[in-house]
Amino acid sequence: MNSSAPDNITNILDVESIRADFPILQQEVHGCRLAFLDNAASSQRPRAVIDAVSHYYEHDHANVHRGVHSLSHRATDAYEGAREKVRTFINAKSASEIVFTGGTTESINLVAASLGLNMGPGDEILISHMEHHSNIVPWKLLCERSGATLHVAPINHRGELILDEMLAMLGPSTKIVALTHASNALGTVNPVSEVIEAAHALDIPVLIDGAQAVPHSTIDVQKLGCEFYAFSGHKMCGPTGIGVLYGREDMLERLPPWQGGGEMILSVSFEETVYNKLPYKFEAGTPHIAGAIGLGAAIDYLNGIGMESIAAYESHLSAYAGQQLAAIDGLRIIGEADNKVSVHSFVIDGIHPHDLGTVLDHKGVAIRTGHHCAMPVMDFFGVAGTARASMAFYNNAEDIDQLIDALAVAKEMFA
Ligand code: 7TS
Repeated sequence: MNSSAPDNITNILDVESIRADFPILQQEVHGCRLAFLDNAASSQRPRAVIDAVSHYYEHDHANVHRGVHSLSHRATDAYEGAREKVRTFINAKSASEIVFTGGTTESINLVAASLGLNMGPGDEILISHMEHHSNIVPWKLLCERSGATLHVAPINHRGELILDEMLAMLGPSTKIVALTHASNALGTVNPVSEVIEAAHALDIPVLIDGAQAVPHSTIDVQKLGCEFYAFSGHKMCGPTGIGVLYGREDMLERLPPWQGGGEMILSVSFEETVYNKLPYKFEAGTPHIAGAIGLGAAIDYLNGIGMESIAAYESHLSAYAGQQLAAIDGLRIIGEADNKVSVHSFVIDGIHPHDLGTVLDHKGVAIRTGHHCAMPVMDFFGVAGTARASMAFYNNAEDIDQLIDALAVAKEMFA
């Protein structure tokens, strides 16, 4: 190993004891130590989350909100307890504003479907060029259904939003702005507060896709002031299939439900349906109870470390990775914004990203390769795909060194 990692990486968190909390990290892949650097796709789970989910299934499982028996009460308390943990984690005003969904994708589809019922020709939706497909396609579908028009704010060659051009695109016909907080393909952190403020000056609601921001920083939805904030449990050490739509109470009250079924109604007859109160109006059917409980355990775990410490640690580790990558001959970083989360997309002259990913896998290094569900970003940079190393707080300098050594091997192989 060629570690030249500065001491400040190791002083902020006790990463070795954190790593011991993650059983999956203790394995070898192809006979090598595992360096898991695909956290932007999905993070790993600490023992506390795995245990919380197992405990629920072993002791407390029953359907929520409907049984008079003890297990149903326990399941309901745990499920609603998880909602309260999410509320505190993002500083929402009320637990009524926390809708459990299947993830970011479902959260955005919910808003597009529900808000879209009132849209028609002449209405505009504003997104940016760096969105994940899940913050593009639901709006495209809505445009096809309603006749509304999708507008796309441009980015520059550093992978940054061109803010003044985006703000100039806001107008009386804009019905919603949907913007990613942090780009999964570039790492760019967007100036969301400025966008929210400008949109609000024109009474335009704003949805923020927080999938890549929540795992790395402290989020305060009241401070941000956005109407909607969407994120996924599995990118923040929680289970898959669970996510959150934060919706400001006044907005959620105004929106019609998007899916009908049990749980989201107070009474049903063939003549009239009375919807349930928030947030249940948006949670039709039996929810992912274990997922919510696991997400609550993930939040407890993250809080135990502290989001500020996580952010500080990752920023040092990411700077170290950035320096090491930049020193590699023929390597081009895609996404050079000043403000980035710990996501590094890159291409290497003469090596297809998938080949790179395969060689790295044989050295125990897990990265993602491809278009990262952000094809417009790939088109903008003129590449079919990139290799992407993305870090979490349980990564260490050894992971980065292993990545850099494996890249040297790949370069030699394809020279
Ligand atoms: N928005 C962003 C910014 C994302 O990065 C992702 C997933 C999503 C939305 C969708 O989240 P989901 O949990 O509903 O699937 N991003 C990635 C990725 O970068 N690699 O795999 C999934």
